[in-house]
Amino acid sequence: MPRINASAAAIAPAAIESPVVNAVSNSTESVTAIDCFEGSTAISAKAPQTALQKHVGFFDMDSDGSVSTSEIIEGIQQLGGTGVKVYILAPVVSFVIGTMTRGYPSFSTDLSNIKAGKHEGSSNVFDEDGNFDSGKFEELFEKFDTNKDGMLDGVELENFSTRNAKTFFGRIVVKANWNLLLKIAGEDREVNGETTRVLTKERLGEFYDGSLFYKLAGREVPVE
Ligand SMILES: [Ca+2]
Ligand SMILES: [Ca+2]
Repeated sequence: MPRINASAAAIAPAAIESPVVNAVSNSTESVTAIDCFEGSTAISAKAPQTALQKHVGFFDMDSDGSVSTSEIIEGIQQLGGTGVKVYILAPVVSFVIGTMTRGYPSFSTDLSNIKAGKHEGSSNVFDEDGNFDSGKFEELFEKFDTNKDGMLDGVELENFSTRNAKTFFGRIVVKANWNLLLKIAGEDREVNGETTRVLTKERLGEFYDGSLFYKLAGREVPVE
């Protein structure tokens, strides 16, 4: 079990509920240290991480309970994100979520208040406490998997993002996040005779339960 307090989170899901990339592997650092000597007592005394905290906590490289813009950049790079876009997207995400979790303009996300970072466009797959709601997840899939093939393609994801985001700015952020997720976690499948990038239900489920980023980056998935 990984960090506890630190729990978590940061950015992404909530914020982005979406993002990120594919893996590189750098295992080195880690963030995750398992302190065996602390014993289970100490660990169990702390509140367990919610799926949302686990998800966002992927980005808290130094486990200090907050996520900075540079940590977001590092996280995206661990997931295989490269190029200039990372440097453009990260500050935007960092500012939007950071501000939501702090209550004032900030580029630093407060993980302990990640629930406040649920931004517009969030799909309510997380309940009010940030726990994964599998019933809502099924609903989401049912609703947006219009061709009922068990996967979400780009068009279906776009419908999802535009229906949920209320403002132009919100749509941009949400769409950028989903596109990024599709890029890093998607698979090429045949849809209507054409090869299309899709997100399988399994992948999306991993995204929501908080384990996807860790798996993509080859890092240990925190235990709840
Ligand atoms: Ca940090
Ligand atoms: Ca589909």
